[in-house]
Amino acid sequence: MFDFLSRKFSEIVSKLIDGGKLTENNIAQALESVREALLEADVPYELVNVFVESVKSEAVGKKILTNIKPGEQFVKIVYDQLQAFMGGKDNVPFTFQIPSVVMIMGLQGSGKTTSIAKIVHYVQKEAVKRGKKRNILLASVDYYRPAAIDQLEVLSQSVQASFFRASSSKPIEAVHEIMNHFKKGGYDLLFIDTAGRLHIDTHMLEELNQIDALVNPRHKLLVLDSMTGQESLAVAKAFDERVKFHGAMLTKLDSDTRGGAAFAFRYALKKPIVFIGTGEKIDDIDLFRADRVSGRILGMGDVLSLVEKAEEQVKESDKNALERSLRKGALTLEDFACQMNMVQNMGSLTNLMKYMPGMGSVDIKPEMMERAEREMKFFRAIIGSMTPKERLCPQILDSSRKKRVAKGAGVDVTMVNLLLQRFEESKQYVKLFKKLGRF
Ligand SMILES: Nc1nc2c(ncn2[C@@H]2O[C@H](COP(=O)(O)OP(=O)(O)O)[C@@H](O)[C@H]2O)c(=O)[nH]1
Ligand SMILES: [Mg+2]
Repeated sequence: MFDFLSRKFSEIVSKLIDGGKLTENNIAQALESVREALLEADVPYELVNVFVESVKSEAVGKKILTNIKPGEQFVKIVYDQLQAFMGGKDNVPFTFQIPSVVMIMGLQGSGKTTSIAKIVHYVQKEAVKRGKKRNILLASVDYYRPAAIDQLEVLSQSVQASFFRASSSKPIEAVHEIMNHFKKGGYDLLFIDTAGRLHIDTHMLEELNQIDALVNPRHKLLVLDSMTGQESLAVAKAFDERVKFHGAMLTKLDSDTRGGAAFAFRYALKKPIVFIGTGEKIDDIDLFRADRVSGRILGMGDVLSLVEKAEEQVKESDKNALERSLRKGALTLEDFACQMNMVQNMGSLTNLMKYMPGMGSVDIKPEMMERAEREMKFFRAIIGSMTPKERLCPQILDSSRKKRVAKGAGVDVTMVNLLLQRFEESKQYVKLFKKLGRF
């Protein structure tokens, strides 16, 4: 998700770096690539134009800073513009007022019911951090889709929330019952799940309008399926015209959607994307953060330039072995050790960090880098004291094996655990490379 610019970006950056200087000419080329990438990601044409123009006016005539490469500077400009388009730097953290009613709206299948469970789970987790527990009520007026209400009841049990079923099956009467129950029960929050349709439908909007007038919810969230691309923008506009809403939850960002919808939504509707859904489970929810998403949109270019440098320097045989396992999608600890040797052959980590766009301006303390390099030394020692079988299937490392390995490497067991954690993270990169079709 959100990676629509990254592939083109690695091309842009490498071209610009060769050029030595930002000129009108190579900006034009780079801008063309940005335009193409956005269009491919299903960002509406008019918005693409607005974005490209804003990057252009920022970039042209800008003095090149002496300590960074022109390509890096261009990346930074695009990054800043992306962030501005998606809500700016200072996203105010979203909180639900207590007590309040939250109305959840959206088309059928967009993920309303699932999202309610996720949001409740999120709210409870945040409350626990502050030593609290929220008293949350869930209720549904979705009489349109069979078993929709049962689905909410089942979910309520897995997320520590109460559930109320109205006796009437007429939405307006049911809402009265729900509100009475909410007020009597002294709940902190009420989430009302509503009925959707497959497409925008006047009857659905009218019904929502009536419920809205009765309940007067403090928060109205629109659930949008990111897989529907540009269509989701039309949906959001229709809801906003008729019922209005405060913010959106964008679901299914774990699918192969390219994230263009998120980009367009924020700019076109001028409303925040509060949450994003990244899977079917209740903890597959994140707060939307413009800075992180902008980073992700551009993020893979850096990984690519690292790979390019690695490819030049690594011994042919090592590379082939690594490629074979990457192709298979299985990364073993052997490969992991080999990667660490590669990094060492390429020079210090500090040098490698220069290839990360944006990192040039980040203040990385020398102690941090030293620690990372020390860790790598320990990791190599730990892997060295494992049996070949343990290297292939680290999951067999139970506590007694871990103790033996730690002793052999002269480290603490916590270091072994840290290695296994880093190894897991590194597997994510393998997925990333595969997705890019790089291997
Ligand atoms: N992969 C994925 N699936 C989701 C996500 N959110 C919801 N779903 C799935 O989308 C389908 C419809 O969700 P549901 O909550 O019933 O939609 P509703 O009709 O709007 O209430 C279900 O199969 C959900 O598991 C998400 O973020 N990622
Ligand atoms: Mg539902």
